[in-house]
Amino acid sequence: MIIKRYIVNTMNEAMTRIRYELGRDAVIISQRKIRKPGIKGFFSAKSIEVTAAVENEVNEKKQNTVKGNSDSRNSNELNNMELNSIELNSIEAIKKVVQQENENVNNSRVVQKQNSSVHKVSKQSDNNSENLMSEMMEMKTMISSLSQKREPTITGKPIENQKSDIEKILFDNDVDSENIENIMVKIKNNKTEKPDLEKLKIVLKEMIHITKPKLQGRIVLVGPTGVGKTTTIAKLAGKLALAEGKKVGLITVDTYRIGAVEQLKAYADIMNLPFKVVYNMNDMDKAIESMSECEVVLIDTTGRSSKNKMQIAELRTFVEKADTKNIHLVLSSTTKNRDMKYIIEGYRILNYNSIIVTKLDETATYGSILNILETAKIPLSFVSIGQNVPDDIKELSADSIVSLILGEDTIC
Ligand SMILES: Nc1nc2c(ncn2[C@@H]2O[C@H](COP(=O)(O)OP(=O)(O)O)[C@@H](O)[C@H]2O)c(=O)[nH]1
Ligand SMILES: [Mg+2]
Repeated sequence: MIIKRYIVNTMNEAMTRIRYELGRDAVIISQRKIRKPGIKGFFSAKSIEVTAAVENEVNEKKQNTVKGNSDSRNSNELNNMELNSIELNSIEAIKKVVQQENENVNNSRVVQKQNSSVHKVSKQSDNNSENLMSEMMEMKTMISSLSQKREPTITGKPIENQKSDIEKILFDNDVDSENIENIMVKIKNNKTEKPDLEKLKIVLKEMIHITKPKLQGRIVLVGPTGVGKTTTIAKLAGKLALAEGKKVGLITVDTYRIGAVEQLKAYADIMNLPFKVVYNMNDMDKAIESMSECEVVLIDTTGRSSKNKMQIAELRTFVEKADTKNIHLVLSSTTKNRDMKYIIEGYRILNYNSIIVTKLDETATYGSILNILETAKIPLSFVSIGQNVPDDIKELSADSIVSLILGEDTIC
């Protein structure tokens, strides 16, 4: 008796081959749908595995013909067909053996999958498929191990989000993650017996640099639009002219924005201060000259986007004309941390030597002060805490800024 197994796409194809190769007396013993091995099998339609049998004598002649034909077939066709020959006594016995064999094949495929081992096959294409499969299994393991990391722990918090109390305080007050990391390292390096909170305060205080600028000569304020440059100029003018009785002059080079000139002029009129508008470089020289009598000349500038290098370069020529080391970069505490970094870097070519942080009254957390100072590495001179001219401007000590950053104190 001869048994043959065919892997075909349709039953019609199977029947044609069986009749042709085994003859009309052949019987179908089993049929089942299978996938091609390897990754290709996942993306292609299922094939049919058909097993047929025939008595030896009936098919002897036919077999010889088939052998001759098979040799002349192209290799693709042969790839689709597996031939097995077994000698047995009855069709029933064959059915049992085939059934047993199919079960074994299925079991071995399950085990193979579980072990994710690369199945050795002779064909090169299948080798590639198996390699791909193995890589996919590896990726799957990696992904599952990553997702396990994020699974809740016994405390209910994901492992990566488990923060120490110190980290949590800093995080809750919007100190950025890079600074938190640096601070934690510094705390660890402090080998004294002090509690961590004490160590934290020491570390923060060391990071906060304050400057007490001499409000003398020409003072230039630069920074993006709407951060409060003009308002801060008015506050400083009020402080110096009204409270300290100094002779103060105001200059604006902000002729770009509608109403900007009028805004500063209004303050100059109220405080009865000399005021000049600068439209070009020549005007700048003349305006400065005209204020030679003034002890302090406050110069307001146009808010520029730090991304526009041309505009910043143009502003630089005005700032250089002022010929001063008293240049303040004005930043709003409400600006996003990432944007803040761009602004700080973009304005660096103006050689500012102090930072003024405004709108502290509009924020609930003060970590931004630390973020700004750490990025700029330039000291803080003033903070602005509201719209009132001239009162809402302050010089803060490092201790009071530490209290603000830790949420122990608030501005308003
Ligand atoms: N809440 C608050 N508003 C401020 C502060 N400083 C300025 N402002 C307001 O911010 C807006 C823009 O200020 P302005 O001085 O014109 O900004 P500039 O474009 O940088 O000159 C105005 O409405 C100001 O009153 C501050 O410290 N707190
Ligand atoms: Mg302005």
